[in-house]
Amino acid sequence: MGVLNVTPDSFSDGGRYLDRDAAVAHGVEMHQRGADLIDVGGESTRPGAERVEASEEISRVVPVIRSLVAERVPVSVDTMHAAVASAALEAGASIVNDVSGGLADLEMIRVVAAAGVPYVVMHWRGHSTEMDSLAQYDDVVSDVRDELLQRVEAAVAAGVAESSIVLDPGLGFAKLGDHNWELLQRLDELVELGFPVLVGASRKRFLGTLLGNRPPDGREDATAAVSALAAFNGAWGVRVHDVDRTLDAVAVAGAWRRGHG
Ligand code: PMM
Repeated sequence: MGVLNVTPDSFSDGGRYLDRDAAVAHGVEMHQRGADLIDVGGESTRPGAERVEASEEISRVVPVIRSLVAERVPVSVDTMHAAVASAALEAGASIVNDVSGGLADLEMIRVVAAAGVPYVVMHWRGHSTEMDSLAQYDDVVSDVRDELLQRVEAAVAAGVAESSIVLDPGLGFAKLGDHNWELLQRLDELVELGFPVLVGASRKRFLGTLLGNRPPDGREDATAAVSALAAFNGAWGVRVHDVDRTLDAVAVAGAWRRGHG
């Protein structure tokens, strides 16, 4: 999954793809290089980020989604707003990626259920302005797993098909550095729930910390390493900014796992 943030303030690519043509060209390019899905988002979730009105988010993402779909690029929409998901689906998006797992907007699961599309349910405890204070766990892996299963239950009760749910541990969202590493170390405990698992580590702060406070654009090799290890350990997908590096890493992981190239 290639990341396409149409925002002025995302932590690593904010401002780069605010221009519609530049955004579409980048999305098409990531798809041509091998990304199966382009994840279009119009609201930054970086720590401390301010919320964006749904109407503003719609005006950022819908034209880009429409153009990508016209170029036959499969698109997911990265949003916490039901109204944005609805507009994006109408514009041709085929998956809803909700970093709040349905908690930020209670209408979201109804929109997803009515559309009958796949739904990425990410682990989340609160908005960016407060998430760092919510990073308290007894056992991060079992707490994340239990809270994800509660969101699955709510989505299924609203009519979302269990078979269309993807789980995501939400690296960096209400997680301290080592929470992320423990979730990755014990990824099998999420995979064994039987849902496809998506991992989003790309350029995140915990990688920068590991590398001696390296800035985001120096975290690409570490991101590719996470992609390879996540794929090797059963992840269904990885959400990344640099598609080329991750495709090579995932190719190695696949060949290693199969025992042939
Ligand atoms: N991370 C970001 C945004 N959306 N969606 C999913 N499913 N998983 C993630 O880890 C995730 C996400 C963080 O922001 P970015 O778009 O700047 O990487």
